[in-house]
Amino acid sequence: MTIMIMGGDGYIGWPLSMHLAVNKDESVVIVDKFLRRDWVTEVGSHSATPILLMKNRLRAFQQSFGKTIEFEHGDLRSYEFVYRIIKKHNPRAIVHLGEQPSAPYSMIDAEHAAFTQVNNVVGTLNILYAVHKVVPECHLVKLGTMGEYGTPNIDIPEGFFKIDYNGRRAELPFPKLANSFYHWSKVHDSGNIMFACKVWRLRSTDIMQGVVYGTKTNEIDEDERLLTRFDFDGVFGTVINRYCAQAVIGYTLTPYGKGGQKRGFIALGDSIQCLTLTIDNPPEAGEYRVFNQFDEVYSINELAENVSKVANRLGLNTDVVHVENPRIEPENHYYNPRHEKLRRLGFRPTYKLEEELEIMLEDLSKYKDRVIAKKHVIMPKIHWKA
Ligand code: NAD
Ligand code: USQ
Repeated sequence: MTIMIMGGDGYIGWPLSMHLAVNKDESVVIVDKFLRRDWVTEVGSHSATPILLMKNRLRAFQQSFGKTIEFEHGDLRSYEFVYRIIKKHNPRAIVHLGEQPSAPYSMIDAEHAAFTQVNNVVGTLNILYAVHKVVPECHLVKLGTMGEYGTPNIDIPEGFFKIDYNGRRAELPFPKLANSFYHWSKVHDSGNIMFACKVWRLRSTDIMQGVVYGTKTNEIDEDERLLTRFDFDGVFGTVINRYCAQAVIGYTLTPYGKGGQKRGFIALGDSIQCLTLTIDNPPEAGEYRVFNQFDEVYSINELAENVSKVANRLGLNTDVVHVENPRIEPENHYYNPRHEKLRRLGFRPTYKLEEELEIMLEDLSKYKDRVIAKKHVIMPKIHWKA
């Protein structure tokens, strides 16, 4: 049997592919077009961790673990390509991570907004059609985002909620209040996947994932050749990863605006645990299922305090300085999303924030010079109002 990882060269996709190849007696096939590498170059940055080219990554993995991972180079926007590789490998599960994942990148201008939505929505539609035509039993595990829900002033369920309206009751998809053209591309994907499951009886899990952080997984461990990428620039870096890269070079931590923005967070190793559990427990034919995937909720200020505390303990002097918020988003709000379904399947978080921050800061200290070299792209420059 085969598991395909669309977007397997990326931050989550590479360690997930290694984890599956090491722990399962199945073929693992990575699909990617190295777009993330190009986008980060386009915004003038590079990964803090030095990452190998795919052919060298695969060789290093084979030397470390005695196992092989296959690779298909191509664009998910091409239906001909997607159809051909799905027919060739006949997967029992596809994990689809192959999208443009940055909110700021999608807000640069009309061209980047349209690129993001075309790339993400068309890629997903191509996968849905090819699964329908070639492997209708296949389980599609699709990476959505907690940001699809936004921050409504009520509790957030896992996908669906029951509502009474004008004397009638129904179970409906929870309303979406996304906060960037990127996050809206995920909402459009979710609608298309839900519809495809209904009309073609496909089976899919749509993962509403919180922000992922970390440098390490079991498979990466001590072998530098197997590192996954780690971005810290104002476009592709996410908040905890950015704070840690900033701390190791003595740059101030940068909560945007008041810093009361709350999000769900999950460590990279735990994200991989959740995705593996999801693959192992497929839904029924015709079922569209939604999991909220995160471990703990923090505000951006709490994270800055945590990073600063751990950094100071390690002898890194770190200050927190609020900067003008380039985004239009609530900076003080209610946030209570449910996240029980993965725990019911057996998810037990194994990474604690403080311990993980210490590991990240130590790991990144080795690549301090690479962060310093791109110091000028740390401050955010893309404004939602522009
Ligand atoms: P990433 O950019 O590192 O990985 C995505 C990969 O997909 C890249 O290697 C890219 O080259 C590839 N890709 C994109 N478009 C493609 C196309 N048209 N054809 C072929 N390959 C293509 O991103 P990531 O951080 O690993 O995130 C993976 C997924 O998880 C994304 O869908 C993202 O939206 C979602 N997600 C990420 C986070 C996070 O904090 N990193 C949180 C929630 C959800
Ligand atoms: N933020 C700061 N300071 C920084 C960086 C970010 O205050 O230096 C704030 C942002 O304004 C935002 C929050 O931190 O309020 C999160 O921002 P982020 O850049 O870490 O994450 P986001 O843009 O939401 O996107 C990331 C991933 C995306 C994924 C999403 C999950 O890039 O792929 O979908 O996290 S979620 O946030 O749950 O929607």
